[in-house]
Amino acid sequence: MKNPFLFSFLNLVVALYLCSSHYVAVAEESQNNSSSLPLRAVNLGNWLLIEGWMKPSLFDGIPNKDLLDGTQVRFMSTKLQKYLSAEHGGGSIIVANRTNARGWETFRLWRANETFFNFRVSNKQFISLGNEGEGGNSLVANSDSASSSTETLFEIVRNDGDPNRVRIRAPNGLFLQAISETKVSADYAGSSWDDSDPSVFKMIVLTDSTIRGEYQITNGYGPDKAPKIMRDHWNTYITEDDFKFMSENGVNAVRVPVGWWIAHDPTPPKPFVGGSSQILDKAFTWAEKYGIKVIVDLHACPGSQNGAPHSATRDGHQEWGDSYIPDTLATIDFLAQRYGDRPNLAAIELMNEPQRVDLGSLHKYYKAGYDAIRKHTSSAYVIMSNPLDRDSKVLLSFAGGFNRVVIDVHYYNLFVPKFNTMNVKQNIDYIKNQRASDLSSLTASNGPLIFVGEWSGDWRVQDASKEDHRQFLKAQVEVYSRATFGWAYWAYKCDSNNWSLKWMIDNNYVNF
Ligand SMILES: *[C@@H]1O[C@H](CO)[C@@H](O)[C@H](O)[C@H]1NC(C)=O
Ligand SMILES: *[C@@H]1O[C@H](CO)[C@@H](O)[C@H](O)[C@H]1NC(C)=O
Ligand SMILES: *[C@@H]1O[C@H](CO)[C@@H](O)[C@H](O)[C@H]1NC(C)=O
Ligand SMILES: *[C@@H]1O[C@H](CO)[C@@H](O)[C@H](O)[C@H]1NC(C)=O
Ligand SMILES: CC(=O)N[C@H]1CO[C@H](CO)[C@@H](O)[C@@H]1O
Repeated sequence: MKNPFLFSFLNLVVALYLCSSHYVAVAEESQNNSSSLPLRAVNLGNWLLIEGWMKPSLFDGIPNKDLLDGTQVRFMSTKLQKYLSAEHGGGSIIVANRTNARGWETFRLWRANETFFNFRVSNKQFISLGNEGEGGNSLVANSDSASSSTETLFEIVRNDGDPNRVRIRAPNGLFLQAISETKVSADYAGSSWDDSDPSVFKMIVLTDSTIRGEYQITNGYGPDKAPKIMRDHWNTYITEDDFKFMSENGVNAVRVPVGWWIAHDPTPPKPFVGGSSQILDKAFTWAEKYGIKVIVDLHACPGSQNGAPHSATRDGHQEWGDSYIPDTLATIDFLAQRYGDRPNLAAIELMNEPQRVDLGSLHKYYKAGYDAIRKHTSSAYVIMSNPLDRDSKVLLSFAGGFNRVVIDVHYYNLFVPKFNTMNVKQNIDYIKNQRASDLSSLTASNGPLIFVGEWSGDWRVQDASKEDHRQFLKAQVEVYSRATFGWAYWAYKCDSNNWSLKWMIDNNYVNF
């Protein structure tokens, strides 16, 4: 500000620039009818839908917390020094003849309680005791469902001194033993922990594969403890003060991820905990008090639309498809009915980040979801998330056929290798060039509105200065503000500072 002329000249340039981008926004409003666009929003992640990485301590009270649903384990016979393997990935016998472990040697846990589990093999079948021959004591992987009755339930007994030395009690009450490389049976009654004993296994937990989502925390604590844990979290993680903070710092909307079971309040299917809809009610009320709009985002669909922990998957498989459309629509109908009249409902997002989902199924669902919302509100926007594994323009012409529809794209300078080696300038240039050009190629005056529904200040640069980091955030705010519907930072709060907008604002990394 040493040179007032330069300062006001720059102001003029900025003002002209703002006018031109504002002109685009106003033009869009001929179909959008909202004065608050583009939104400056924040995602209330890890609130009504758990993402364990954002606050790992939530899981601390779970017994055997390294053995949650979906955890991948391998078992090596200490006697044979060979891995247990489901021949052909399932549908056949279990053997103990592999020196290297890959998919067939990896079992996903379905947790019944802290010590009892089903083992899911790579073709998605479950291990049980065979009926044919061997007195029914040989192990096979050919059950299509995990019955909570006894046929597929195994107890993992951990050694007191070494929790990764285990013996496995089969449904018949006897322990598994690897009698030979091709004979694994459940007929051992002894209790030896000696390495030469055929019933002793070294358990290898693939910690990189650990899932910490809503399914794992609720099923991990179990039906007696989970309700209190979840309600305490909901009541403390985000409070009215946070909405006040947001409004004082330029945030004019929140995107609230929710799970499909919210529609089954107050008694959702196990292991989920009831009561989240009342918390969402409160969020609407607080948001309204502070002039903040609400986007309700169906982030976890039944069957899991992407297999990610934040989809509330049980074991990492993406199974959403045509057969799940009716249940998913029931959730949308519930949300639109409950919140359609709220004056600060900005939008309902039909599904977050589909991945490996059939495009035909997605179109069918998006069309039906749009109709379900329109039964309850003509003013709320309907947001369609772009499939993560497809081009950002894949929904453009489809979405053009609806009114007040928004396409949601997520922009992170992360998750693909090319970002690992980018320096500060390359990251910032990427925002100003590639992201800006992607946005403008998506934006058409009579097309759907565009929303950068997730982005963050995290990047792979190790040695950046605070000023570098500020510039990285500033470039993103500038470019993403050109999105006709606006943007939403991921997230409001997070143990990892670069993902916390509150931390970023408090520490003067970003303002808008
Ligand atoms: C393991 O045993 C099965 C069943 O006898 C056999 O088909 C397979 O070839 C064996 N694999 C190895 C690596 O020995
Ligand atoms: C776990 O489930 C098994 C099988 O239903 C039961 O026998 C056992 O008592 C349960 N353990 C705990 C700690 O609840
Ligand atoms: C615009 O919004 C107002 C008030 O929110 C509503 O009454 C009106 O129906 C909306 N118009 C359109 C075209 O959606
Ligand atoms: C945030 O990013 C900076 C680089 O700007 C990095 O040094 C720091 O380790 C990151 N912090 C976290 C918690 O990831
Ligand atoms: C068609 C319509 O209602 N457009 C409105 C969009 O929002 C702006 C700003 O509030 C209004 O001025 C328009 O009338």
